[in-house]
Parts: sequence; C-alpha cells; structure tokens
Amino acid sequence: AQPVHPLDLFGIDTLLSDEERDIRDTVRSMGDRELRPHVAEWFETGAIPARELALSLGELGVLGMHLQGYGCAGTSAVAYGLACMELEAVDSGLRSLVSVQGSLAMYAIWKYGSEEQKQQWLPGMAAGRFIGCFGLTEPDAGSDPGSMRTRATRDGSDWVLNGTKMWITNGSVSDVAVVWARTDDGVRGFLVPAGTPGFTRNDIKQKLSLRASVTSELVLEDVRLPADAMLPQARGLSGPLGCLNEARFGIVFGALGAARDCLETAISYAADRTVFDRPLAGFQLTQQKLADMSLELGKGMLLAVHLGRLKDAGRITPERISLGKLNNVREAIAIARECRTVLGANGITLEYPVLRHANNLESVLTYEGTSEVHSLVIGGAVTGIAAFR
Ligand code: TGC
Ligand code: FAD
Repeated sequence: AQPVHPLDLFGIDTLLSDEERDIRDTVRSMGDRELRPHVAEWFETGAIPARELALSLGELGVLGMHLQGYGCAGTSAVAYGLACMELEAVDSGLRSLVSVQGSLAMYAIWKYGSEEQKQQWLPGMAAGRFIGCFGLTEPDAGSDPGSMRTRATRDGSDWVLNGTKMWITNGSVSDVAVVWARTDDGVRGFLVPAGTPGFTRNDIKQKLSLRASVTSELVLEDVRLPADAMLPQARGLSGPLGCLNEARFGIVFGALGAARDCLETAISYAADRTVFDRPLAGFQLTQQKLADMSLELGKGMLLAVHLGRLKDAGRITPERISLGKLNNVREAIAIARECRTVLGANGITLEYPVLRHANNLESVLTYEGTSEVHSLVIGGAVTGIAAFR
C-alpha cells in the first residue's frame, strides 16, 4: 500500500484527473520558486510588484484560466480552484490578484461584454499586460450592494458617472475598472479605463490584513464615457452578483491553501520543537490539534472538489457556493489560529507564515460576502424566508 501523505489523509489526489494534478503541481512549483521567497517582505512593506506579478501569472496561464477563448485556457472549474489553492498557500493577496483579474473583471467582460469589448481587453488581461479591477462596494454599501449611490446618467449618447467605490483590489494598478452604477434602467456595469478625466484612485494604507495586495478607493467625478463603455448584457444586481459566484468559488479552494500551508508548518514545527524533553508532536494534546485540523482540511477539500464537479456539470447554485465559502473560510481561519498556538512565540513573526495567513483570512472572511451574508443565504434556502429585508 502507498504510504499516506500527512497533508492528504483523505486521498483527495485520487479524485483529481492527471491534468488537474499537473496544473496544480505547476502552479505550486512556480509559487515556491518565484513568489514564496518574497512574500514576507511584500507583506511587511505592504508593497507588491503588481505589474511584474501580473505578467508572470499571465505566463503561467492562470489569469481567466477557466474562461473559453480570447487567450484563456478553458480549464475545468476544479483545475481553476486548485490553482487558487496553490496561490493562496503562498498568500491570500496573490490569489486575490488572480481572482479579481480572472473571476471578476475578466468574467464581467467575458459574460456581459460586447464582442469589441472582449477583443479589446481579454487577450491582454489573460497575458497580464492589462490589469483589471471590480468596483462594487462603496463606503456605505458593502453587504447590501443594492443600496449603492454611484450613479450613471445620460448626456446625449455619453454616460456621466459620479460616485465612490471603496476597498477595491488592484484598484490603483488597474488599466481598466469594471464599475457598477445605478441608472434609470437599474444597475449597469461600465468599463472605465485608467486615465479617464475625473477618475482617481487612492490606496488604502495601514492595513493589518492582505498587505501583499493593492486595495484602493476609486473616485468618479463627472467621468464621461462613450455609449459603448457600458456592458450590454448585464442588467440589474444579478450582473455583479453573477461575477461574485465565480470569485467565491475560487475562494472555496483558495482558503484551504492558506490552511494547508499553516498545517504543514505546524506539523514540521511540532516535530522539531522539543518541550519537556520530548518532541512537541508526541504530546496527545498536540496530536489532537493536528488530527482535528487534518480532518477539517480534508472535509473542506471534499466539499471543494464536489462543488467543482457540480460547477463543471452546470449544477452549481449560489446557495451551494455559499455553503463552500462559509465553511471553508471559517475552518481555514480556525486552522490558521490553532497552528499559531503550536508555534508558540515563533508563531507571531513573519519568519513563519501562520499569523500572516490568519490575518489575511480576516479579509477573506469579510470580502466576497461576509460569513453572516452567506449564513443568511443558506438560511433563506433552508426556510424559504429571505432575512435581508
Ligand atoms: P436579491 O433581491 O436577493 O437579488 C437581486 C437580484 O440578484 C439576483 N441574485 C443573484 N444572481 C446571481 N448570483 C447570485 N449569487 C445572486 N444572488 C441574487 C436575484 O435573483 C435578483 O435578480 P433579479 O433579476 O430578480 O433582479 O438581492 P439583495 O439586495 O437582497 O442582496 C442579496 C445579497 C445580500 C445576498 C447580496 O447582495 C450579496 O451577496 N451581498 C454581499 C456583497 C458582496 O459579496 N460583495 C463583494 C464585492 S467584490 C469583493 O469583495 C472582491 S474581494 C477580492 C477577491 O475576491 O479576492
Ligand atoms: P458591512 O456590510 O457594513 O457589514 C458589517 C458587519 O455587519 C459584517 O459583520 C456583516 O456581516 C454584518 N451584516 C451586514 N448585514 C447583515 C445582516 N443582514 N444581518 C446580520 N449581520 C449583517 N469590494 C469590491 O467591490 N471589489 C473588491 O475588489 C474588493 N476587495 C476587497 C479587498 C479587501 C482586502 C477587503 C477587506 C474588502 C474588499 N471588498 C471589495 C469589499 C468587501 O466585499 C466588503 O468589505 C464586504 O462585502 C462587506 O462590506 P462592508 O465592509 O461594508 O461591511
């Protein structure tokens, strides 16, 4: 019999195709070689080389990898999830860069854009030559995007946009922003190129989480756009929410990457660390921690692969994505915090990844729908009663 791998007690590998394993291993080795050696410094300084990273990730083929055509690979949903997992095993900020580019900005254009918009933006975004961002959240409208204030009004055939978007990943480094705004015809999406007069971006500083990621405010003051800047196929809130389904799916896998990296670190640390004249790993309390975390990691992977297979079969629903996002992010942050205890004082430094991951996961718990929002989506599905309004 094959020896059981400590990080895959469930044998999840046996559920994956050769191609999926290959993609996962390729992303993992690129991450270990090119990203991991720098990530603690990026986190500490709060600065990432976003342009270089986008080009490297484009070369790796992960930007919009689950989309068909326009320079995108058209992989399975599971393969995309596994790539998210390997990137987030390095840092949630890197997975965020890829999620926002591929699942939010590119997906919005791919799903709702005109043929001209797709040709103009998608091949360059897949290659990492153009960076995109996705502006839905506002200073006073996060969980309830339906209360957004950003407005687009018509002036002749032009559109004029006014408003502020907040907490926008990739905001200040983007070449194009997908901005959602209220119109007389409901919520519509607009492509706002960087450099458009009246469009400014300000970075959010002093973050204690997701420091290896750019997070910005977008300010739109009488931003004039031509008629063809609007995404023709998105009408109403279901437009942006349709994009969120894609990004949330990536997080179902991604968060477990951060958890796995913490667990791997804790297992190795506990084996090396001597306490009371014995390896820390030999104590029953430690083994219980490691066993429980392995169990939750494996259960989360089973859920992720199951949801991925449903997505590939066209049978995923928003409620199912909520189950995955709620469970896997909640368990990932619990694992990261528990691993921090195993490392004792060493756990609080950037020499080890565990508290960096735990801090990042605070953002992951909040963005793409908070735990409370996903609980209420599930509650609505169970009871038939919508609790939001
Ligand atoms: P509600 O009245 O339920 O629905 C309005 C319209 O939207 C449709 N809909 C969906 N469509 C597609 N996918 C979904 N998941 C959908 N959920 C709802 C719905 O059918 C309806 O369509 P129609 O045609 O009848 O108009 O909407 P509500 O206003 O009550 O709000 C529901 C709620 C709270 C679940 C939703 O607004 C929500 O998900 N809030 C959380 C917001 C959020 O997640 N924001 C994320 C911003 S982006 C981000 O965080 C990027 S982080 C960076 C990274 O990913 O790394
Ligand atoms: P609020 O909506 O004000 O919620 C505050 C608290 O109230 C939360 O605990 C929430 O769960 C709770 N709450 C809300 N409604 C209810 C209810 N009905 N019942 C009980 N509790 C409730 N947005 C984008 O558009 N694009 C991006 O690229 C992007 N990137 C981000 C990057 C980072 C690092 C972060 C932190 C956020 C990002 N966001 C982005 C914003 C993110 O999506 C929002 O922060 C999130 O949707 C929550 O909104 P909020 O922060 O305004 O919190």
